[in-house]
Amino acid sequence: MMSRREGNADLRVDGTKLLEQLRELGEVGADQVAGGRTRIALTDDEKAGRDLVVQWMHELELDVRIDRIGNVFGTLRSEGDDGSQAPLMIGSHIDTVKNAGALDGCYGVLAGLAVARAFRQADMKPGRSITIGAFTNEEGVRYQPDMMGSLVYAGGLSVEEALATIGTDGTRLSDELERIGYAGDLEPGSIVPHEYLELHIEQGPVLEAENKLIGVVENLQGISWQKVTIQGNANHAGTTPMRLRHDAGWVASAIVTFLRDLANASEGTTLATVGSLRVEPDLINVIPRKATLTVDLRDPDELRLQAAEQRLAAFLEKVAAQEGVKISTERLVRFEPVVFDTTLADEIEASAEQFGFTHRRMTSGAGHDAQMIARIAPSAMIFVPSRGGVSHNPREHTDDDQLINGAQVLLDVVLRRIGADSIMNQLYERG
Ligand code: HGY
Ligand code: MN
Ligand code: MN
Repeated sequence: MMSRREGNADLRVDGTKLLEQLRELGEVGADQVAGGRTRIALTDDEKAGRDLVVQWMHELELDVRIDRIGNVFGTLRSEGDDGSQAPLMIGSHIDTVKNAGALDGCYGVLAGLAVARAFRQADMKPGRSITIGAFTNEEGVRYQPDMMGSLVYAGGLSVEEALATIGTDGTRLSDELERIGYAGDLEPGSIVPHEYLELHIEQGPVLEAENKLIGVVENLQGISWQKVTIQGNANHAGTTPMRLRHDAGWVASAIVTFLRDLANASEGTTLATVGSLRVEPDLINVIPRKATLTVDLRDPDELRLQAAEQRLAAFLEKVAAQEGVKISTERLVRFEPVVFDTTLADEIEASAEQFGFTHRRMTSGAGHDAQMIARIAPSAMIFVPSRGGVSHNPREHTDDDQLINGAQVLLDVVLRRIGADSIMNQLYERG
């Protein structure tokens, strides 16, 4: 157990318990065949993950609340807080993509529980209430947009609109939320965070490549998701001359190639991904009549992201005329780049320094709940290294001691922010 000494009291991260819970939660939705675990938002497996985290919150005697979009909150009350005090919030998510690693999101939620456990084990109360949040549907792979629960929480999307969302599987979000028993009564946003911290794996290669233990996340890149539908003509693969084709499949692959060239031309700041691509009728001897694909564009700079979107739109127009197909687009997500709170970032850096952990300031490539909560409260993120920069993959891995380092810094920053003096007072009163 690692500790940050407050006077004579040891407020410690119980590293063994944290690792144990990460492993146990990582078993929920485990896929013995393809590897990893799958807890897509609002499925039975995700419900099982939620139930486990809620159970652990109760074991810590936290005040557990669930809001109308299914966000789960556990609060460790400070002395005399009647529920009106703005808490320091620690959050992330426990839903996953398919065949995911065990750490993405879960690490931040369970490290939050480890912070609460440190107070419980020292029989101490925090100077300010601490709320741990597990936000609904951060991944956005079944219901768009991603970071949905925290976006609703921050007032960026109405809860009614979110509840009415139809998923990629045709289900209505509100039906599924009812079905798994997490349609809570708390109005989203009613617990207004005083500040927000999110501990997360980097999911990228930078910290490992530079041999750094802690990432001080200063900002987060903008995200643009859209769905592109290409309507061509089905025809016989053997009788249709190339010049007479209206081949939706060819157009889709031209778009994929265009996006790769666009990203390469940006010297690495713009990232472009076609993660989903379907052709119909998907038969070997039929020229595809239809193709649907998704485009994920990201850039830390808003103007460059807009320029990438505009260049894509121009290319779609051009290639539609060239091949004689109809192309329509549907915007799924659009989040501008976010800059995190500099005071909190400085505290994270000072904490890493104090522990002697190598560190560097950086941008987050992935989207996170913190980018939404930053709309309503000073927010910042702490990263720990990802082996090989791998994530959204069963091979996602961070060494145990690196995970504990991150949780130690989280606890330390919490203590810096909620005032160690409250701990001293409690010590003093104990005599
Ligand atoms: O897409 C993202 O960056 C996040 O994992 N939802
Ligand atoms: Mn995540
Ligand atoms: Mn993720």
